[in-house]
Amino acid sequence: MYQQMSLLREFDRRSVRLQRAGRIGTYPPLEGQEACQVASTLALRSQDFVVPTYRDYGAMMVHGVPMENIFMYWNGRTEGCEIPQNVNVFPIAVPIATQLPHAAGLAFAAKLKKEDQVALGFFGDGASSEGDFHEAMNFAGVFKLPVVFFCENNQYAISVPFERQTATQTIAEKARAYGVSGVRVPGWDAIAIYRAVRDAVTRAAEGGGPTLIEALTYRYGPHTTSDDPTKYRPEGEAEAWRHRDALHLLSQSLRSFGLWDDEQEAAIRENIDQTIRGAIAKMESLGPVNPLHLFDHVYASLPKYLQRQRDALLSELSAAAVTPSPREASR
Ligand SMILES: Cc1ncc(C[n+]2csc(CCOP(=O)(O)OP(=O)(O)O)c2C)c(N)n1
Ligand SMILES: [Mg+2]
Repeated sequence: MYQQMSLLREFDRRSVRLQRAGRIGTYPPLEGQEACQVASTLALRSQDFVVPTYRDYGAMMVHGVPMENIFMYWNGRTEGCEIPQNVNVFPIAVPIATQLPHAAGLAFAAKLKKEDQVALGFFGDGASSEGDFHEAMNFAGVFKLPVVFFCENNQYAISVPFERQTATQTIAEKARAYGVSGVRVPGWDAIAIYRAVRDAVTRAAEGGGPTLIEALTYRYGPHTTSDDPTKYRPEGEAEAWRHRDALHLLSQSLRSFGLWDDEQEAAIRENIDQTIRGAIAKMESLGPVNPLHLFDHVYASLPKYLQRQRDALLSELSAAAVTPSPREASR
């Protein structure tokens, strides 16, 4: 658990640097939320599903998506959307809360097919204001589905603070309105998260129905690399959250039991560095991204207004001497 969390933190920091250097596109950092993603996903069985948002690539990697795919995704590559066979991870959902009915639907399918599978659907505090959240909760409650809704309450939806998001004290208490179990856990305590998810998965698999877990957490950095949190967050708030940093707390705890030392720390650092370098190399081996791919895979045939936009982009790219392949130009 600690190794995966350390790997994720380093992956995140490198990704921000890659974006700053123009080697990947916009990126949503997750530093501060490592325990929420790693500890929760480690509590799943391999047959269970991870249903992620754009910020849950940590959970995706823990459940089997290769790191290079995540880099490729943020590099604007369709290859990055590919999920390997037998890896039960859904594609990243960017439209807020749309993944929650998907998670309920997966659980409904598993129940109908009598398959022992639980879906773990991630969402943010902001997503709790969307209709999709309420529909998914209600459906899961009525049909007693094997689904766990996991809220990473990082206190903000871009610039909107938690107290402007909802009039309730917590997200967890919303569960009661749908006949769903609600739990609140400290998002900096990896063991507490692991236990909460493991218990919820066990109960769901035994026919006990859905659980909503709210983990209190914080993103130390900006919403994405295009955001400036100093415009809407009080000074010192992020530093205050760092005092209960999940990685630091877990490392301290392991050391107090004699389960971790400086030598082991140095060894994983080396390993982490090599893993990340290898994944970056795989992404960059694919060569430059073709911006025209932006128009692919949404419509079977492009509507006229998008065709016009595509033509405009193509002529802009040609003017900038980025020559697309003849196949691209002719489409
Ligand atoms: C349906 C929809 N509306 C608006 C947006 C723009 N948007 C992107 S992220 C975001 C905030 C989401 O906040 P939260 O659910 O707390 O997740 P977090 O980003 O904090 O992880 C918004 C409004 C979107 N992607 N989809
Ligand atoms: Mg949020």
